[in-house]
Amino acid sequence: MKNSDESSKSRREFLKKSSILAIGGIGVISSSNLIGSPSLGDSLFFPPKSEFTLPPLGYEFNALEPYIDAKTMEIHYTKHHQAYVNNLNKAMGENNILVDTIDELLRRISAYPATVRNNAGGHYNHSLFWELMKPSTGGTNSGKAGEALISTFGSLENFMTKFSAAGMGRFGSGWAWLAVSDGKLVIGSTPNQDNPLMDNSEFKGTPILALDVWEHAYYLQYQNRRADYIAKWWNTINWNKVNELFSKL
Ligand code: MN3
Repeated sequence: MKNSDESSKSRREFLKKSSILAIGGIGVISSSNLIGSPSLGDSLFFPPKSEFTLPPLGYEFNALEPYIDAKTMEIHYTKHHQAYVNNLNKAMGENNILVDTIDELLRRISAYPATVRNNAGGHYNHSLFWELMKPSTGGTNSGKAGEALISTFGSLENFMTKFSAAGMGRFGSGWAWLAVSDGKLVIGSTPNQDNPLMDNSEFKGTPILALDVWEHAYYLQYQNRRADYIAKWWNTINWNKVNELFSKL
């Protein structure tokens, strides 16, 4: 009885110490480096685990109208993205995976089961996607990334045509990407919830722009017209965020 009480108390204290921390836009939680972590004995019974949370959206569901409708945003964020977070946390626990950041997890994703890959990608991709959009963005990119896009692709229009083609060319569900690889801007796409940070991705780099081309991202408003969705989506891009990501590389 006494042991059980002590065990319960120890677990409560551990959970308290491991309370969830959200860092930046992409929630990352780790108890691996907490001072005063439980003893090895406690860890065997209550292993530390990583937990991820749904990041704040940063704008209202209707903020991207008329380009992306409020209902699509609400379902996409509260149902789809939340499910990736929930399923990722479950899979992390089941597989006893402990990481400090989701980037770290993605960079060695080949070591883990498909359920970790799909849900970690789903969480990362959507967290980035929300941040890369904002209301009334106006249009063009006059920052450093814009200059690099022009020098790489000849013009912004040419870049947009090529990026849109990557989104259109992705058969079934997936993502289109603008990424930096070996210091160069590259356009590509990935299936499912894969992304360019994954060690076994068919397209690699550090993403600075992402477009969800799963049907759940556009079907309510655009039905089967993916090309219309992509054409309108250009009006929602948060170029400041693109520049910020680009400038870090
Ligand atoms: Mn989606």
